[in-house]
Amino acid sequence: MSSSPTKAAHEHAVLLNAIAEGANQYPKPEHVNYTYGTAGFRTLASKLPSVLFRVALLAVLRSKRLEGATIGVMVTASHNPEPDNGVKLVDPSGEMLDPTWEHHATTLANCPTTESLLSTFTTLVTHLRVDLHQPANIVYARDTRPSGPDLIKALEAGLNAFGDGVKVNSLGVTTTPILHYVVKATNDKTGEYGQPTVEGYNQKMAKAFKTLVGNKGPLAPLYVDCANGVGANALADFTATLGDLLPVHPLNTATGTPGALNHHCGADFVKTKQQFPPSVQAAGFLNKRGTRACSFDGDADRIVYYYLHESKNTFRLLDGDKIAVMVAMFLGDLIAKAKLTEDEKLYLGVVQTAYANGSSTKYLTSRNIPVTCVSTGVKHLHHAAQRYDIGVYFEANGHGTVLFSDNAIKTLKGASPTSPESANAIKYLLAFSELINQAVGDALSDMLLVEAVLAHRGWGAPEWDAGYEDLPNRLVKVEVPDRSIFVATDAERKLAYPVGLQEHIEEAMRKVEMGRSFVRPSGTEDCVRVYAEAKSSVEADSLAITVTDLVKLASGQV
Ligand code: NG1
Ligand code: ZN
Repeated sequence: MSSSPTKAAHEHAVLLNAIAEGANQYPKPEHVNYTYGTAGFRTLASKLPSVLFRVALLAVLRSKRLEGATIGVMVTASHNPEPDNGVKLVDPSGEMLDPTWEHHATTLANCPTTESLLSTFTTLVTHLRVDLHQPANIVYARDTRPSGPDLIKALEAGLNAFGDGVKVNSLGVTTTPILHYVVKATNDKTGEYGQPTVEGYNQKMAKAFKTLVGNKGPLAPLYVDCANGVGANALADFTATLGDLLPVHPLNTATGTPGALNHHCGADFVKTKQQFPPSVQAAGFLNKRGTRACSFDGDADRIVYYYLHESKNTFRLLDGDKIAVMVAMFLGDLIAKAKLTEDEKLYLGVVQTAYANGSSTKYLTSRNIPVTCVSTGVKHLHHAAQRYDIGVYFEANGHGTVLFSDNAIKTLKGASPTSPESANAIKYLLAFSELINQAVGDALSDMLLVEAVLAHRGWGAPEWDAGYEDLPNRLVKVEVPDRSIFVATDAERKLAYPVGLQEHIEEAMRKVEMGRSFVRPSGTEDCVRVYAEAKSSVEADSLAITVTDLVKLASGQV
């Protein structure tokens, strides 16, 4: 841009003044150290206003650096309790923020004073080669947490410092995956991904779902635990668009009740406690054996299913691994039915983390479905899944999606069907690529994916569950004085440090049948996680206890 050096210096000074004015309203609390981790910044909401102000600055720099591409900002703490909140940035493709920028977010958040914030900002502008004359576009949203509106004000204060230099689009209260969708759709100049609005999202999914199961409905009723979070609104909006094809019974929709969010409900509760949310039991659900229900988490990017076992009368969990296995097998069958030529061959694979149940990995590999194991954190799964034509990735906790490569879409669109069966398979594969959120894990979209597969298979929850038996497993949170002494390696399946601890863990594993255990520091909470699985529940318990004791010993707690 051709502004004279004096004019540019003046403009920069004006901008810094505006930033300083805003920053003074949102001083960084003393003695707090922030880290942009796997889920962005996440901590007590009361500690976050200064972070939101500074995240706005970084979002604008990133957008300007990318010549005005739209960047997303989501204010949420997902499955965490209500007093927490958080914020994360979404890149133009709808994916998580480029990891090389995470560090800049951390640096800005930790500037102790307004002066240091201004000088760090100026250094970043130079270092990242940002042309401040470029346009910037930011789209943002929040979940239903009561702390959300004030944090959004802090974010807006940061955006406003740039005056006309930034265009903003507030989606108000919506789910994390809808925000990701809107970012991706806004940046998609072909217009093929869909309208960049909440309505566009609902229409796109309703259309694909109708293509897949329109002639099979109405489907059996589904109970949906919305975790008293924003998923309740999204589900209501979506069902209004879809109509009667999938009759849903929404539960835990009290988004305005203080303290209700994620409390004794939601995907994380169900997965970690391995039990029904009490509210689902109270809804008379347990009288309806074999009926499936699912739980979203607080920002509706995770989903797990479950049901009551017919004869044993027990809770049965259908988690992210069960979803990945069923979906991979089904899409694999569709690829086979599509009868593509040798040149058009599509490669499907599954990406898991060390938390995937050993039985799920065994089930897939014994059926020649390639499985990649990566470190915890959506960005690792997402990138590994992009290496397949059709990459299915799910964390055991229910966060996941299925990515279709450009090559897969092009091949399917160009393929010549050899029979009505192959024509249908191609049509369904393309409809799945529309139904499934291509940016990020999405509870609503994944729910429809599961429902479509079940409808095609003619299965209920018990038939889905019958594929393999989960190994009993435990996940323990251990609070330690300093989690940084624990350093994981080998896709987090082993510990490199503290030296010697891994050998002790392996010794404990050998003492139980089919024992597997690993330890890693959490990226979202101040704790270390211990995972243990074994052939029996008793052995899984004992392995978890032994390894937990080893962790405490290594951190000097015993
Ligand atoms: P950490 O706290 O790093 O274990 C948790 C989940 C991840 C992922 C992130 C992001 C487990 C064991 N860990 O990470 O899988 O979802 O939160 O929210 O579920
Ligand atoms: Zn979430």
